[in-house]
Amino acid sequence: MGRAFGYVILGGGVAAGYAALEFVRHLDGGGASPGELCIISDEAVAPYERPALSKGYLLPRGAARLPGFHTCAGANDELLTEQWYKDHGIELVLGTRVVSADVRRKTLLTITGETISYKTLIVATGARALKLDEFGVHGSGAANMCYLRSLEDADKMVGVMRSCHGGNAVVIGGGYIGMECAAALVANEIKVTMVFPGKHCMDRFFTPKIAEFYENYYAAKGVTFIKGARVTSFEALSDGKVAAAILRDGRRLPADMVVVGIGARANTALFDGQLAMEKGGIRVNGRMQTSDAAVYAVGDVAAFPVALLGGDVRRFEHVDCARRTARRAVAAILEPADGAAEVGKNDSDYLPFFYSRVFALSWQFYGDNVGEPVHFGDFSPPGAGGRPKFGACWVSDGLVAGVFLEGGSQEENEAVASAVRCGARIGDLAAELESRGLALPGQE
Ligand code: FAD
Ligand code: NAD
Ligand code: ISD
Repeated sequence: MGRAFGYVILGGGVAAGYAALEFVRHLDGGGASPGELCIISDEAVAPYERPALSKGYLLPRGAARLPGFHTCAGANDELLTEQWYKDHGIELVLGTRVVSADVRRKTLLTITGETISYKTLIVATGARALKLDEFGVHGSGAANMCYLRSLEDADKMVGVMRSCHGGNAVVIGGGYIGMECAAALVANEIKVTMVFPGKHCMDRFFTPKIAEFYENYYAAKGVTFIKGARVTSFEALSDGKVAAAILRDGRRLPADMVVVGIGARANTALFDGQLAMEKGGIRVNGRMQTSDAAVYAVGDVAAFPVALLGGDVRRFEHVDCARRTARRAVAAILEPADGAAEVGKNDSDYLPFFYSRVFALSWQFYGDNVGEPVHFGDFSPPGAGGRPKFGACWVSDGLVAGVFLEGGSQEENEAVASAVRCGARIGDLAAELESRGLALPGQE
């Protein structure tokens, strides 16, 4: 049994949705013809904006729900519901896992035993949440233990939170998932203890000074931090739940629920030994083309040369990257004359961009956190209803490599983005920030 398509997108997440819209745009708004484009996803729903799962989806009131956050809502673009794919002649194969890929034969084998062949493949398989079991700590299957990658995970977490009102949650990991879920748990009136091995939260990215601000802010909301610590086991109950997390030093943390966010791994296994790999992902060129000319890779799974970073090959696990690399791949496939060697060459807007929103806070980061960080603004805790505004510039050879800004207005965020994009001298950015009331120390 089998079907054949001109283009197949493997994976049905953020990048898949943005790639589909770009295809349709290239068809001048018309539909794909039968057998032209297919998306295969093991999720049960059409592509959606994954960031909503750790933010709006977890709110106790007025929570975001599908279809409201299908792609491409996150970029304030069209809302691609399942009907949209039908209307545009795109075959959406949902709830179907691809279990093997044969790049030489240009075929994919699904879990249902169907062989789907392609002329051009876009790999958009994203990443998976690392499990505690991979570190020898068992209990991930417990009824009150939550990971957060998919809508299914988010539904489980919402159900568990509802049954834990007023109770205790242990959050394992102090990265993006840990910080965003801790804020959501507090909003759901659950007491939170965060446990992670690092010296401070977001330790691969935040400076100690930035982390201190967020940790103090969270502490004021009742969150307890246990830093430099690891959970080594769980105390299990007979009903399939865990009752407590046990730390390496023997401490016992009572837990009505546990949330785990200990990192992600790109889903590359289908292509191991078939495509060139780098930085934990599939190596692509500036057209998002892999070592096999008929296969492209986008989003979390793609490691690509970034023009703005001197052509350095990088892999990002961030939504803006998924959106842009998806559009880039489709443009490159449908406009083969476009031969840019690095992502960003033909896309003057491209630069690494990360963000998060927790409680009433909102930060953005542009560029690369290399060089020396120079902090600016007011790091003191905001008074009731007050909005903090502070940040850090990473300076390398006198040039601005990256800027973090908490509480920036749209205009301010655009100003720092443009300073990073054009490789401004630190003095020029200092003058720009100064004109906005944000003095940079030692730069007068
Ligand atoms: P994904 O969106 O993960 O999609 C991959 C798809 O492929 C999934 O549908 C998956 O089920 C499917 N798939 C994988 N393997 C197979 C297979 N073998 N067969 C069939 N289907 C398969 N980034 C930000 O910049 N800001 C944020 O605020 C933010 N918040 C986030 C919140 C959460 C809870 C999570 C998990 C991530 C968040 N991210 C955020 C990261 C961002 O969502 C990802 O970078 C983005 O989703 C990557 O898009 P993608 O299409 O590459 O992968
Ligand atoms: P992360 O890499 O941001 O953080 C992992 C955390 O787990 C770190 O604090 C690390 O010290 C800790 N850790 C690592 N190994 C551990 C172990 N064995 N035991 C205990 N702690 C351990 O990863 P994440 O927070 O799990 O996020 C997963 C993915 O989701 C990433 O791709 C991330 O980019 C994405 N995400 C992004 C956003 C955003 O951009 N705003 C929000 C949510 C999720
Ligand atoms: O980019 C995002 C983000 O952070 C969300 O919460 O998209 C979602 C929503 O804005 C989509 O509605």
